[in-house]
Amino acid sequence: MTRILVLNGANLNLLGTREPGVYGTATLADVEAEVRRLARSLGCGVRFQQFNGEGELVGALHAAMDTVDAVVMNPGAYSHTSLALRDAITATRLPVVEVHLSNIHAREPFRRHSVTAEVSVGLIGGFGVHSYLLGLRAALAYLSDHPSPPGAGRGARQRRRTVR
Ligand code: CA2
Repeated sequence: MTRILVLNGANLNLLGTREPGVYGTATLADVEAEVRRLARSLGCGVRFQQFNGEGELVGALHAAMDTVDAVVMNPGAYSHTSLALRDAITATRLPVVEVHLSNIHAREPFRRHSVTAEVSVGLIGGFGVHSYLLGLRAALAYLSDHPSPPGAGRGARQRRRTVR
């Protein structure tokens, strides 16, 4: 079974409790429920995590390296600043689909650049909870277009893509 990690960064635990005009009224638990419902219907497994600390997010990517096939990640504000998270994506060679609830390109100038999206396989933003659902579908489409070599373990997909 294909396994996807849905990883959430700083302040996303506050979703639905503040700034509904920007981020909507759904809580992170609501997002998780919708992601799990879609994953069940698509027949894939999901691990859903949220951390406020940059180091904890780096650790979650390290732990995911040999246990999941791809990551759907909303790094929160770390998208705009975290070279540590960017390096972790590169180092783990995990296919990461970056998702944002809001359209970061239509917001303040400091949100319009994502250092993590630059090393991700793609970016989806501006669709609220649907960004996560589209992100899950995008991760599965990416995996289907980049199959693992026969007999290879999880994580081998990206190694094959980048090691010559
Ligand atoms: O649009 C997104 O998904 C963001 O990743 C959300 C981040 C923001 O820093 C990014 O620029 C874009 C914010 C996470 C949630 O922060 C909250 C702040 C107040 C109330 C509720 C959530």
